[in-house]
Amino acid sequence: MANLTFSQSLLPADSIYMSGLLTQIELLSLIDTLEVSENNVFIPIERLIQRTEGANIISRGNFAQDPMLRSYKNSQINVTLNGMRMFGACTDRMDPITSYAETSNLESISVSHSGNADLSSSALGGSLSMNLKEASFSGNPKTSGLVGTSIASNTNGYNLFGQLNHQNKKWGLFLQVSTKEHGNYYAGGGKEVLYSQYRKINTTANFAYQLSKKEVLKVNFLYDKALDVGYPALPMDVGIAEATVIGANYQNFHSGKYINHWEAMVYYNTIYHEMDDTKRPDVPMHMNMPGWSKTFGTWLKSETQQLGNHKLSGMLEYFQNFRRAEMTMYPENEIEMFMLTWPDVMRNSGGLGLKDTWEINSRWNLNSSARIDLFYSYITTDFGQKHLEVFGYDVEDGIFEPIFSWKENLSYQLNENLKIFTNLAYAERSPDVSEQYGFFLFNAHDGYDYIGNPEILKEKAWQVELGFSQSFQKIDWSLKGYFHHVNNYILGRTDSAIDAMTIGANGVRVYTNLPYAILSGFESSLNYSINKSLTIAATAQYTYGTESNGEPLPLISPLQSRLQLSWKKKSWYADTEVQWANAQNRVNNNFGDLPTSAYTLLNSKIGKDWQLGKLNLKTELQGTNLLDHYYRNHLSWGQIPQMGRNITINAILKL
Ligand SMILES: [Cu+2]
Repeated sequence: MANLTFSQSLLPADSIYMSGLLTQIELLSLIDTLEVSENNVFIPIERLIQRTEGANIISRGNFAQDPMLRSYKNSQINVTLNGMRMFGACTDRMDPITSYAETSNLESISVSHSGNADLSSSALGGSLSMNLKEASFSGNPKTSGLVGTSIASNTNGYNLFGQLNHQNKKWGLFLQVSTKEHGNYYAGGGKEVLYSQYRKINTTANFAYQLSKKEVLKVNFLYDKALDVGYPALPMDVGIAEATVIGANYQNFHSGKYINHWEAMVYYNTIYHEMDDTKRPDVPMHMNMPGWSKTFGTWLKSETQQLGNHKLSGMLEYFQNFRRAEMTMYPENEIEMFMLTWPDVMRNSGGLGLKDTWEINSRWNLNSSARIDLFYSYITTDFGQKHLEVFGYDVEDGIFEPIFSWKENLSYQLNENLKIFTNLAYAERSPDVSEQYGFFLFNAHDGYDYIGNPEILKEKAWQVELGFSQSFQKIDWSLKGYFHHVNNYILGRTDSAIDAMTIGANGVRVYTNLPYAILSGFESSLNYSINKSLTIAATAQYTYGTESNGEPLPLISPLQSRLQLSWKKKSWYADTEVQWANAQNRVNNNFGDLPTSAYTLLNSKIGKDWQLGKLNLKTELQGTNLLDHYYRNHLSWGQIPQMGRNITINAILKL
């Protein structure tokens, strides 16, 4: 799928410059963009991501699933919201950044795999960019609205959103408010999964102002609050998870003889997260565990005009992130204990990325990109430093770490139908806050308390990918294979000299570097248009992950595939999908993995668009897991089963 380097929505609607930008298409092999439309607006963000090639999600309940790209996870992948860096405030990964947006406030989600695929980060395992809906301009002033609702049978819950969009020649405004509330879900066969409920509200606003024919100023605001969120796979729930995001963006089009476009942004976001164990029975000891994450960032991006066969782009970036997490324990009949689980950690990062797109001739294309990031992390308080000193680390000076990544993407158009490509990348990743400074972070999957290691080394990966795509009048298909060799792969190692803090934990693990790990696999897709109204789509994906000693890497999905038949006639549409996952018996018991059985799911949807005078109404009846199969996804923690049959009724009214 094609993606624009700078989103087309950035442009004034009546701009004469529009056509110039629409031709800047990235190569198919690098970025996969999923557009959000009325057809998928009620699918949670995480489920949408799961539908992109090579993606998976880790579930700890029915909320805030954790995205994975080709089995890379956590800080191995880079997740941004409108180009803004954000970092969760939970030490236990209860709040991946994707949990602070809503499908209905997104324009699209872009996914890229492996290191340095999109210039804007040096993440080892790829990037996920969530692009917010934004205001635009129109020669004729117009105001429009959208109201949507969805009612779900399984959770006895609902989603509701309203949008307002005003456009005129000079400025535009986009506003959205959404809310959702879901009860416990029921697995196949009717078993209730306790503590899987959630509530959430989200408000998004975007204001765009046309400073001149060539210049646009945009201001973004997002506020998101989740309440009473259950995590059945974890020993605790969440009382409050709250994010406030503000950003301003200046764009300059057709800037000069050599520069085609440049853009600058400054932003700030703050996240507050508070865990809650008061709803659980038999809690051995009550604990209070709040967390904070505050990020300030700024960047400058630019792209040149076509310079002969070359086009250059670059990005200069700086961000700063502060994180603190507390734990207060209240043992019965004893005085309370207070500690920091993220001991006041400040991280600074400055980065420079450059990219060259070279059309060697009509058949050969070469994209080269490189990025360097300088990280500096330190603990801001004496009290925080004392935590790591307990284990003999001297953390007064902070940690400086340069991170380098480089990628070559070569493609060859063999003939009209067939395109072949190959990528070669070298990528590095700086250890994250938990891996460097974490202090007794409980991991419910393997049952160990984790301790950071300020002396841990960065991960370094060599990545090779090879693939082709072939398209005919009615059929197109593609196949990609990859092999990644990750040196210094970071994983926990049991240290029996340290006692666990969490009651009932199996012990303590300290983050260490494996000599290396290997991740390899493939993705394949096929589309077939049988006739005007019928299409078939199929996908398959597989990853094989192994440690240097031959043990399987934990949390690796088995072979998965989907087959979808879609039908469309006049205002009616329907689709049916079969989803398969193989059994996974290649597991790592050391890290809490258990074998998982194969499963097959059946999903279906039927809908109609109604034109009622000036109003447009869309109604839909959707069913997932129609056979009410009891199953567990290999990536769901704590042996919790996934959702059974769920029937939703969706309606969207355009005003
Ligand atoms: Cu949490």
